[in-house]
Amino acid sequence: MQTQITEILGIDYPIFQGAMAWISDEDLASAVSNAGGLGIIGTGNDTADQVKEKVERMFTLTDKPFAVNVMLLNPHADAVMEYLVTSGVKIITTGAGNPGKYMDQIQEAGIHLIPVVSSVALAKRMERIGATAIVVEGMEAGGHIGKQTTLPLVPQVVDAVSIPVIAAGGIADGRGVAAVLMLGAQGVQLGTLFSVAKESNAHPDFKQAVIKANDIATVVTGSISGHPVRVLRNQLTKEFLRVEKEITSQDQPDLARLDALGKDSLRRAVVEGDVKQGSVMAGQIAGLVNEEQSCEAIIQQLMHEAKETYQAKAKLFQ
Ligand code: TUI
Repeated sequence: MQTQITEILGIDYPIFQGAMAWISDEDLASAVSNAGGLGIIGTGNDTADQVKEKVERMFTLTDKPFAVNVMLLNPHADAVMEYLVTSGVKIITTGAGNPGKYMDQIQEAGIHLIPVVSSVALAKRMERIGATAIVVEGMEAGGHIGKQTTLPLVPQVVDAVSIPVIAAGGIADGRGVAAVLMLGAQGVQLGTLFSVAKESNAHPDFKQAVIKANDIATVVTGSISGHPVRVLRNQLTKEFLRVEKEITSQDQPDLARLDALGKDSLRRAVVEGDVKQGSVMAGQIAGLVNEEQSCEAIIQQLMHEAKETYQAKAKLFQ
């Protein structure tokens, strides 16, 4: 399936694998790129040296296009960006902020910038500064989220910009892919489904927690601090929400108590498999994710299902 985005980036399928901190390493991203999608290395709070190690290893695992994501809340983001523009990486995605201040160096290096946005206003700003495309992410997604949901957000952004739009948040099968293509998206980005892929190095207990999750398994924590994060409900989120409620009534909410609870919690879940006291970031679509499959099988099945869905429904419109 060729769309504007597959042609611009030189990939076979319009499927991006979301950049999940601690999960989207070179093993997962290269498996996705080698299967014809766009593998994206997540760099979370990495230093520039850690990112360099990942990128150099990635070049040994694939000669297909791949991207590196810069999480803009990373205190090392400036240094990471400075390294990336000299690294040979051709595509950079960003999340959790506005990448505007890096645009000049990214463009001078001839690199494609594909920011993740969660509003029409930021989408327009990103088009104006020269982004190649944008990932539009609804609050059904796992991890750090905006306020709008995918179904209303995607067509509003599609109408507001002329660069390709990649839809994210709430998609984990071919029906979802077909649906957002109908809304005008040129591609999709999926995180939760790829987090449980065979090539994902997430702890087996993390994968099992996502596989077991149902439609109402996620909650949003951290709204009070301005950084809402969607995760699977567990002992940690119970405590988190209790403390949030308690400090909401204070004149000066003691946000340090939340920071302390959140610190290192994603690594605990992903690396140690502590799914009770760690942050199991996952989207609302986790209830649809029921097995561990290879990235190749995931991508083939998504494309097959999307085509079947479209063909079955096409009769309705004749
Ligand atoms: O970035 C994500 N998802 C993430 S990042 C992350 S690591 C983290 N952990 C704990 C707390 C905070 C971060 C886990 N999950 N998704 C992409 C995304 N970006 N969703 C929403 C946005 C976004 C939000 C605001 C993008 C831009 C933005 O701009 C604000 C501004 O400065 O205008």
